Amino acid sequence: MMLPLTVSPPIAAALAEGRPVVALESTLLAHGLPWPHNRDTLQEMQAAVLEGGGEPAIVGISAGRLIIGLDNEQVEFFARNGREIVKVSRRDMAAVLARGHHGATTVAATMIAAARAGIRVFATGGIGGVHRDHDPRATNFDVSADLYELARTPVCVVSSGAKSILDLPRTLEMLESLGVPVVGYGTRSFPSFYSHDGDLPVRHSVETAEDAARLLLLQSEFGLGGMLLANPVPEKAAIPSAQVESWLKDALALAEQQSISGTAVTPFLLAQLHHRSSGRTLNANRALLVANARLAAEVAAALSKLDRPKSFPRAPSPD
Ligand code: PSU
Ligand code: MN
Repeated sequence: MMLPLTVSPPIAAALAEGRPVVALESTLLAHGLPWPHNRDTLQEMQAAVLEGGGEPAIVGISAGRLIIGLDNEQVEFFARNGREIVKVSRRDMAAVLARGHHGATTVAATMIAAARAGIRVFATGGIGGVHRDHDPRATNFDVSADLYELARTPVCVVSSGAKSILDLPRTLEMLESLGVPVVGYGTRSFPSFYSHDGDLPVRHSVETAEDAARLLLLQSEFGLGGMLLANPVPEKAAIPSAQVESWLKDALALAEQQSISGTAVTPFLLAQLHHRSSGRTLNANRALLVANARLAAEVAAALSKLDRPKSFPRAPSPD
Protein backbone atom coordinates (compact mmCIF):
# COMPACT_ATOMS: atom_id res chain seq x y z
CA MET A 1 0.00 0.00 0.00
CA MET A 2 1.19 3.53 -0.82
CA LEU A 3 0.99 5.44 2.41
CA PRO A 4 -0.70 8.85 2.16
CA LEU A 5 2.51 10.51 3.32
CA THR A 6 4.27 13.44 1.65
CA VAL A 7 7.67 14.75 2.71
CA SER A 8 8.13 18.13 1.01
CA PRO A 9 11.16 18.39 -1.35
CA PRO A 10 13.27 20.72 0.86
CA ILE A 11 12.74 18.45 3.89
CA ALA A 12 13.44 15.28 1.92
CA ALA A 13 16.66 16.84 0.60
CA ALA A 14 17.80 17.95 4.06
CA LEU A 15 17.13 14.51 5.52
CA ALA A 16 18.93 12.73 2.69
CA GLU A 17 21.97 14.96 3.20
CA GLY A 18 21.93 14.55 6.98
CA ARG A 19 21.25 18.26 7.53
CA PRO A 20 19.35 19.34 10.66
CA VAL A 21 15.53 19.37 10.46
CA VAL A 22 13.11 20.62 13.12
CA ALA A 23 9.46 19.52 13.20
CA LEU A 24 6.74 22.03 14.18
CA GLU A 25 3.12 21.18 15.03
CA SER A 26 -0.05 22.40 13.34
CA THR A 27 -2.39 22.27 16.38
CA LEU A 28 -0.65 25.40 17.53
CA LEU A 29 -1.56 26.95 14.19
CA ALA A 30 -5.19 25.80 14.01
CA HIS A 31 -6.17 25.86 17.69
CA GLY A 32 -3.37 27.21 19.88
CA LEU A 33 -3.14 30.89 18.96
CA PRO A 34 -5.62 33.46 17.59
CA TRP A 35 -5.46 34.67 13.96
CA PRO A 36 -3.24 36.31 12.69
CA HIS A 37 -0.79 35.69 15.55
CA ASN A 38 -0.83 31.99 14.73
CA ARG A 39 0.42 32.46 11.16
CA ASP A 40 2.91 35.18 12.13
CA THR A 41 4.32 33.16 15.03
CA LEU A 42 4.77 30.05 12.90
CA GLN A 43 6.61 32.16 10.32
CA GLU A 44 8.87 33.54 13.04
CA MET A 45 9.53 30.00 14.26
CA GLN A 46 10.41 28.89 10.72
CA ALA A 47 12.78 31.86 10.39
CA ALA A 48 14.41 31.00 13.74
CA VAL A 49 15.03 27.41 12.60
CA LEU A 50 16.50 28.62 9.27
CA GLU A 51 18.77 31.09 11.08
CA GLY A 52 20.02 28.23 13.21
CA GLY A 53 20.98 26.34 10.03
CA GLY A 54 18.02 23.95 10.17
CA GLU A 55 15.11 23.17 7.91
CA PRO A 56 11.66 23.75 9.51
CA ALA A 57 8.97 21.12 8.79
CA ILE A 58 5.42 21.98 9.81
CA VAL A 59 3.46 18.74 10.16
CA GLY A 60 -0.26 18.44 9.43
CA ILE A 61 -2.89 16.39 7.60
CA SER A 62 -4.17 17.96 4.39
CA ALA A 63 -7.07 16.27 2.56
CA GLY A 64 -6.18 12.85 3.91
CA ARG A 65 -2.39 13.07 3.44
CA LEU A 66 0.11 13.36 6.24
CA ILE A 67 2.35 16.24 5.16
CA ILE A 68 5.84 16.80 6.57
CA GLY A 69 6.50 20.36 5.52
CA LEU A 70 3.24 22.27 4.91
CA ASP A 71 3.68 25.03 2.32
CA ASN A 72 2.77 28.69 2.92
CA GLU A 73 -0.66 28.32 1.37
CA GLN A 74 -1.50 25.35 3.61
CA VAL A 75 -0.18 27.23 6.64
CA GLU A 76 -2.46 30.17 5.88
CA PHE A 77 -5.40 27.79 5.40
CA PHE A 78 -4.79 26.07 8.74
CA ALA A 79 -4.34 29.41 10.50
CA ARG A 80 -7.58 30.87 9.13
CA ASN A 81 -9.83 27.82 9.35
CA GLY A 82 -9.08 26.32 12.75
CA ARG A 83 -12.73 25.59 13.44
CA GLU A 84 -13.01 23.27 10.45
CA ILE A 85 -9.83 21.39 11.19
CA VAL A 86 -9.92 18.39 13.50
CA LYS A 87 -7.37 18.23 16.29
CA VAL A 88 -5.53 14.97 15.67
CA SER A 89 -3.75 12.97 18.35
CA ARG A 90 -2.47 9.36 18.00
CA ARG A 91 -5.95 7.81 18.22
CA ASP A 92 -7.35 10.06 15.46
CA MET A 93 -4.64 9.76 12.81
CA ALA A 94 -5.85 6.73 10.84
CA ALA A 95 -9.50 7.84 10.90
CA VAL A 96 -8.79 11.37 9.64
CA LEU A 97 -6.44 10.05 6.94
CA ALA A 98 -8.99 7.42 5.86
CA ARG A 99 -11.77 10.00 5.52
CA GLY A 100 -9.64 12.40 3.51
CA HIS A 101 -10.11 15.20 6.03
CA HIS A 102 -7.79 17.94 7.20
CA GLY A 103 -6.17 17.50 10.59
CA ALA A 104 -4.04 19.58 12.93
CA THR A 105 -1.45 17.38 14.59
CA THR A 106 -0.85 17.62 18.35
CA VAL A 107 2.48 16.98 20.02
CA ALA A 108 1.75 13.23 20.05
CA ALA A 109 0.76 13.03 16.37
CA THR A 110 3.59 15.34 15.27
CA MET A 111 6.09 13.12 17.12
CA ILE A 112 4.76 10.05 15.29
CA ALA A 113 5.07 11.79 11.92
CA ALA A 114 8.54 13.15 12.72
CA ALA A 115 9.88 9.77 13.82
CA ARG A 116 8.47 8.14 10.70
CA ALA A 117 10.34 10.64 8.50
CA GLY A 118 13.60 10.44 10.49
CA ILE A 119 13.27 13.84 12.20
CA ARG A 120 14.57 13.73 15.77
CA VAL A 121 13.93 17.23 17.11
CA PHE A 122 10.62 19.05 17.45
CA ALA A 123 9.83 22.51 18.84
CA THR A 124 6.58 23.63 20.42
CA GLY A 125 5.28 25.78 23.27
CA GLY A 126 3.85 23.46 25.87
CA ILE A 127 3.00 19.78 25.94
CA GLY A 128 -0.35 18.42 27.04
CA GLY A 129 -0.46 16.94 30.54
CA VAL A 130 -2.65 16.03 33.47
CA HIS A 131 -5.57 18.44 33.77
CA ARG A 132 -6.53 20.13 37.02
CA ASP A 133 -9.78 19.11 38.64
CA HIS A 134 -11.51 22.32 37.67
CA ASP A 135 -14.98 20.98 38.43
CA PRO A 136 -15.16 19.57 41.94
CA ARG A 137 -18.46 17.80 41.19
CA ALA A 138 -17.07 15.82 38.30
CA THR A 139 -14.27 13.32 38.34
CA ASN A 140 -12.15 14.86 35.66
CA PHE A 141 -9.87 12.23 34.29
CA ASP A 142 -8.06 13.98 31.50
CA VAL A 143 -4.49 13.00 30.74
CA SER A 144 -2.95 13.98 27.41
CA ALA A 145 -1.75 11.28 25.01
CA ASP A 146 1.38 13.46 24.64
CA LEU A 147 2.78 11.97 27.84
CA TYR A 148 2.49 8.39 26.58
CA GLU A 149 3.93 9.38 23.20
CA LEU A 150 7.01 10.86 24.87
CA ALA A 151 7.51 7.48 26.52
CA ARG A 152 7.55 5.52 23.28
CA THR A 153 8.60 7.66 20.30
CA PRO A 154 12.26 8.68 19.90
CA VAL A 155 11.89 12.42 19.35
CA CYS A 156 13.21 15.29 21.48
CA VAL A 157 10.42 17.78 22.20
CA VAL A 158 11.68 21.27 23.03
CA SER A 159 9.00 23.05 25.05
CA SER A 160 8.64 25.54 27.90
CA GLY A 161 7.27 22.80 30.11
CA ALA A 162 3.50 22.77 30.19
CA LYS A 163 0.91 25.48 30.74
CA SER A 164 0.08 26.19 34.35
CA ILE A 165 -3.60 25.62 33.51
CA LEU A 166 -2.55 21.96 33.93
CA ASP A 167 -1.67 20.14 37.12
CA LEU A 168 2.10 20.40 36.83
CA PRO A 169 3.12 18.23 39.84
CA ARG A 170 0.91 15.39 38.57
CA THR A 171 2.17 15.87 35.01
CA LEU A 172 5.75 15.47 36.25
CA GLU A 173 4.81 12.40 38.30
CA MET A 174 3.28 10.78 35.22
CA LEU A 175 6.34 11.57 33.13
CA GLU A 176 8.46 9.93 35.82
CA SER A 177 6.23 6.82 35.86
CA LEU A 178 6.44 6.63 32.09
CA GLY A 179 10.22 6.91 32.17
CA VAL A 180 10.43 10.15 30.21
CA PRO A 181 13.57 12.22 30.85
CA VAL A 182 12.65 15.82 31.61
CA VAL A 183 15.79 17.84 31.04
CA GLY A 184 15.98 21.49 32.05
CA TYR A 185 17.86 23.73 29.64
CA GLY A 186 19.99 25.95 31.86
CA THR A 187 17.57 25.42 34.74
CA ARG A 188 16.94 22.95 37.53
CA SER A 189 13.25 23.73 37.82
CA PHE A 190 10.41 22.75 35.52
CA PRO A 191 9.37 25.79 33.47
CA SER A 192 5.73 26.69 33.95
CA PHE A 193 5.25 28.19 30.52
CA TYR A 194 4.57 31.92 31.06
CA SER A 195 6.68 32.18 34.22
CA HIS A 196 10.29 32.04 35.24
CA ASP A 197 9.86 31.31 38.92
CA GLY A 198 8.69 27.68 38.86
CA ASP A 199 9.58 25.71 41.97
CA LEU A 200 9.15 22.12 40.77
CA PRO A 201 12.58 20.50 40.54
CA VAL A 202 13.77 18.59 37.48
CA ARG A 203 16.29 15.84 37.97
CA HIS A 204 18.49 16.52 34.96
CA SER A 205 19.70 19.65 33.28
CA VAL A 206 22.08 20.64 30.48
CA GLU A 207 23.79 23.93 29.75
CA THR A 208 24.43 23.62 26.02
CA ALA A 209 22.71 22.34 22.88
CA GLU A 210 25.68 19.96 22.38
CA ASP A 211 25.05 18.36 25.77
CA ALA A 212 21.35 18.03 24.96
CA ALA A 213 22.25 16.35 21.63
CA ARG A 214 24.63 13.86 23.35
CA LEU A 215 21.90 12.91 25.79
CA LEU A 216 19.37 12.57 22.97
CA LEU A 217 21.70 10.33 20.97
CA LEU A 218 22.15 7.93 23.91
CA GLN A 219 18.44 8.02 24.63
CA SER A 220 17.64 6.92 21.08
CA GLU A 221 20.55 4.48 20.59
CA PHE A 222 19.42 2.59 23.67
CA GLY A 223 15.80 2.64 22.50
CA LEU A 224 14.62 4.57 25.54
CA GLY A 225 11.92 6.59 23.79
CA GLY A 226 11.55 10.35 23.62
CA MET A 227 12.67 13.19 25.85
CA LEU A 228 11.46 16.58 26.93
CA LEU A 229 13.94 19.45 26.77
CA ALA A 230 12.40 22.14 28.94
CA ASN A 231 13.43 25.68 28.00
CA PRO A 232 12.19 28.53 30.21
CA VAL A 233 10.40 31.50 28.60
CA PRO A 234 12.79 34.37 27.72
CA GLU A 235 13.18 36.55 30.81
CA LYS A 236 11.92 39.74 29.13
CA ALA A 237 8.54 38.17 28.33
CA ALA A 238 8.09 36.22 31.60
CA ILE A 239 5.11 36.92 33.90
CA PRO A 240 5.31 36.19 37.65
CA SER A 241 3.45 32.96 38.42
CA ALA A 242 1.39 34.55 41.22
CA GLN A 243 0.00 36.96 38.64
CA VAL A 244 -0.85 34.17 36.16
CA GLU A 245 -2.40 32.18 39.00
CA SER A 246 -4.76 35.02 39.98
CA TRP A 247 -6.04 35.44 36.39
CA LEU A 248 -6.37 31.69 36.15
CA LYS A 249 -8.36 31.40 39.36
CA ASP A 250 -11.01 33.74 37.97
CA ALA A 251 -10.97 32.03 34.57
CA LEU A 252 -11.45 28.59 36.15
CA ALA A 253 -14.36 29.87 38.24
CA LEU A 254 -16.00 31.31 35.13
CA ALA A 255 -15.46 28.04 33.23
CA GLU A 256 -17.26 26.19 35.99
CA GLN A 257 -20.07 28.73 36.12
CA GLN A 258 -20.59 28.42 32.36
CA SER A 259 -20.28 24.59 32.43
CA ILE A 260 -17.41 24.62 29.95
CA SER A 261 -16.04 21.10 29.65
CA GLY A 262 -14.00 18.65 27.58
CA THR A 263 -11.86 19.96 24.73
CA ALA A 264 -13.44 23.41 25.06
CA VAL A 265 -11.72 24.02 28.40
CA THR A 266 -8.21 24.86 27.15
CA PRO A 267 -9.23 27.37 24.42
CA PHE A 268 -11.64 29.01 26.89
CA LEU A 269 -8.98 29.43 29.58
CA LEU A 270 -6.37 30.70 27.10
CA ALA A 271 -8.76 33.31 25.70
CA GLN A 272 -9.62 34.37 29.26
CA LEU A 273 -5.94 34.75 30.19
CA HIS A 274 -5.27 36.72 27.02
CA HIS A 275 -8.15 39.08 27.81
CA ARG A 276 -7.38 39.42 31.52
CA SER A 277 -3.66 40.01 30.94
CA SER A 278 -4.25 42.58 28.15
CA GLY A 279 -2.26 40.43 25.77
CA ARG A 280 0.74 39.70 27.99
CA THR A 281 0.17 35.93 27.98
CA LEU A 282 0.01 35.93 24.19
CA ASN A 283 3.23 37.92 24.03
CA ALA A 284 4.97 35.45 26.37
CA ASN A 285 3.60 32.54 24.33
CA ARG A 286 5.02 33.96 21.10
CA ALA A 287 8.40 34.73 22.63
CA LEU A 288 8.85 31.24 24.06
CA LEU A 289 7.76 29.55 20.83
CA VAL A 290 10.39 31.40 18.81
CA ALA A 291 13.07 30.74 21.45
CA ASN A 292 12.19 27.03 21.45
CA ALA A 293 12.44 26.87 17.65
CA ARG A 294 15.90 28.46 17.86
CA LEU A 295 17.07 26.03 20.54
CA ALA A 296 15.64 23.04 18.64
CA ALA A 297 17.65 24.09 15.56
CA GLU A 298 20.82 24.24 17.68
CA VAL A 299 20.15 20.78 19.11
CA ALA A 300 19.39 19.33 15.65
CA ALA A 301 22.59 20.91 14.29
CA ALA A 302 24.65 19.49 17.17
CA LEU A 303 23.04 16.10 16.68
CA SER A 304 23.88 16.00 12.98
CA LYS A 305 27.56 16.63 13.86
CA LEU A 306 27.75 13.75 16.33
CA ASP A 307 28.82 10.41 15.00
CA ARG A 308 26.48 7.54 15.46
CA PRO A 309 28.38 5.05 17.62
CA LYS A 310 29.51 2.23 15.29
CA SER A 311 29.25 -0.35 18.03
CA PHE A 312 28.78 -0.33 21.74
CA PRO A 313 31.91 -0.84 23.90
CA ARG A 314 32.45 -4.51 24.60
CA ALA A 315 33.29 -6.00 27.94
CA PRO A 316 36.94 -7.09 28.09
CA SER A 317 37.36 -10.72 27.11
CA PRO A 318 38.07 -13.11 30.01
CA ASP A 319 41.56 -14.14 28.78
N1 PSU B 1 -0.55 23.37 25.10
C1 PSU B 1 -0.74 24.64 24.77
N2 PSU B 1 -1.37 24.96 23.61
C2 PSU B 1 -1.75 24.00 22.74
C3 PSU B 1 -1.51 22.65 23.08
C4 PSU B 1 -0.92 22.38 24.27
O1 PSU B 1 -0.36 25.49 25.54
O2 PSU B 1 -2.31 24.32 21.67
C5 PSU B 1 -1.91 21.58 22.11
C6 PSU B 1 -0.69 20.76 21.68
O3 PSU B 1 -0.84 20.42 20.32
C7 PSU B 1 -0.78 19.53 22.55
C8 PSU B 1 -2.26 19.35 22.65
O4 PSU B 1 -0.15 18.40 21.99
O5 PSU B 1 -2.79 20.67 22.78
C9 PSU B 1 -2.66 18.48 23.82
O6 PSU B 1 -4.01 18.19 23.72
P1 PSU B 1 -4.70 17.03 24.61
O7 PSU B 1 -4.54 17.51 26.03
O8 PSU B 1 -6.09 16.97 24.12
O9 PSU B 1 -3.86 15.81 24.34
MN1 MN C 1 -7.32 15.47 26.86
